[in-house]
Amino acid sequence: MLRPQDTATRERKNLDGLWSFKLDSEAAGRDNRWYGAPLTEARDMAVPASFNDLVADASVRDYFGDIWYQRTIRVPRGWDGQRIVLHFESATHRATVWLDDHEVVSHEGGYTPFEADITHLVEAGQEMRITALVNNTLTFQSIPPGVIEKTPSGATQRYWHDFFNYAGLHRSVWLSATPQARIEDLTVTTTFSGTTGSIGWAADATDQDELDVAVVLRDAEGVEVATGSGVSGSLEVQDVHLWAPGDGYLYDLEVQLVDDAGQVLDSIHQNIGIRTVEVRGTQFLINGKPFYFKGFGMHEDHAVIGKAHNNAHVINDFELLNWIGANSLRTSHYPYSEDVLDYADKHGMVVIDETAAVGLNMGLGGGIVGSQGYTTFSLDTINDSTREVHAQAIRELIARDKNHPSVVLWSIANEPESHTEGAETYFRPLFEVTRQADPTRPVGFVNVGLAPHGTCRVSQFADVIMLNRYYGWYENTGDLAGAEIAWTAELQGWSSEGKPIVITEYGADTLSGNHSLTPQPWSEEYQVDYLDMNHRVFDACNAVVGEHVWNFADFATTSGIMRVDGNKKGIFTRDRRPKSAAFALRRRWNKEA
Ligand code: GCB
Repeated sequence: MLRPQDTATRERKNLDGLWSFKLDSEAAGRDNRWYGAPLTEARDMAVPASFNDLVADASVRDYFGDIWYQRTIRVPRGWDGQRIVLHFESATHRATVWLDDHEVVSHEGGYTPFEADITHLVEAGQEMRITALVNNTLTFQSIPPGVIEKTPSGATQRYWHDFFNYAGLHRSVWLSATPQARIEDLTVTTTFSGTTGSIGWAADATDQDELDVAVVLRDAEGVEVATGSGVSGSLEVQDVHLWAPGDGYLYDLEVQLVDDAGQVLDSIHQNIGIRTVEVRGTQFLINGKPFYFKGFGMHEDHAVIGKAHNNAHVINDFELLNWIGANSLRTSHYPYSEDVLDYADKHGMVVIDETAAVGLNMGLGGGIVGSQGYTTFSLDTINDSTREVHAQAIRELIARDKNHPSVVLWSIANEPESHTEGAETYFRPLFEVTRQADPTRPVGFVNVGLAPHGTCRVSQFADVIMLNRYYGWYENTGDLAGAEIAWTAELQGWSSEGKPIVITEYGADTLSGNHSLTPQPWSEEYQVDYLDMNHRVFDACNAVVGEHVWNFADFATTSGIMRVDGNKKGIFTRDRRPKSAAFALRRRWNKEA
């Protein structure tokens, strides 16, 4: 699937704005054909936005179940004879969509795009009604998982991940027009030798037996530097300007579908960053050079809009990343908006791209150890059907993000149970699915402290070891000397695996403005000392090739006795003001390693 584009042959119309919105706690709307008429007793809702925090009503904020969105649109008059597609960048966590009375598409998974070809249902110039039934319930067969528990007062939604279950239409919705004869997909790979770059392309196109594919590569100044033809092939680029961390140099590849007479029937554009990624021994190499990840696990999380994509916030977050000296981020714990990846490509920010498989661990609740009486992998909980949904989530992530130079490593899950036979059986095929979908990038998953070195049965499948550890916070709380000893010992064990290690999480909750003469947990001083201790441990271990502090900024979670107005491990507050640790990190990360 290609993202809607404006090109010489394509056009798109943005459908963001105010939609009609209605909760359907009785799940009555489908049977009563709510899609068949304007929604009654509806309120306005912004798209894109999480719906949860926009309304001053707890029953809306904590709602789970069916949610209806609706609006009318007019197909542009000039689109006669085109193929017309309705495209959702995401609907959290699943959706079914109707065009007037016709059901046109259903999709499972809250963070990847889906679309419907509606050509046969519309006419240029015509007005039509779009209705989306979004559902945000988490079950043992959803990614991420959850369960609905009956309580004396009704039902509640439980889940095992430590961020608020924001939902709705978080990203843009588009109507797009393409020619009937068209390019349907494109996969690019890149490499280089000396000063010569090489770009491999493989296009999928309709009528590709009768039509020709032509490609034109232009540099960042728009100068044509190479041309080629065929549905697949490779281009050579002399005096290549590589894409590199901190140097987001992009070429533009135009792919055209051309008929016998040389007429261009379709044209698409793809940003290309020429770079290589390789794991060699305990090193992580970008363009053949050892790379050390400095940065954060992040969240798409802001006041009011929740998990909605917003360009102003993305620019601001990247400015802060740049200010602090970060060169990389992890899309914890779900695929972020494609605009974030475009921005990362353009600004040379390295990305660990993660699926929404978070909380497959019933020994954890909201980041806190403690069993709630469920077995993680069993016929009734996380099972073969869940694995199918998970596999599909991996395939969709890679299909969407495969051409982004910024993405250097796939993370197929965060902190799943990984010390049991059930975990090994569950994950083995998922690594195969990932490598099949993308043979060019390393694959890993994020290991939890409950499966320390010597007990984890899943890390054997990973190219890179990713560790989340909280020595000095959840363990050895307040005892940084003890934490340092325990952490050093565990890391020594991991380094014997001969693989690169990225510390994907280490962090301490810190209440901004809480100061303490002696470093007490929750104080700004303790956060600084905690990070210093971790850095001594990392610097003493050659296999460590990266440090991602948890978290970039404070973020919303479910409420509970361990969370005061959310998770406070941010180096910035939720509204992006720096804590003391921000200045300490800035000093460390701006020193050339
Ligand atoms: C973790 C999780 C992350 C939590 C964090 C915490 O290990 O991966 O989602 O927010 O711990 O703060 O407890």
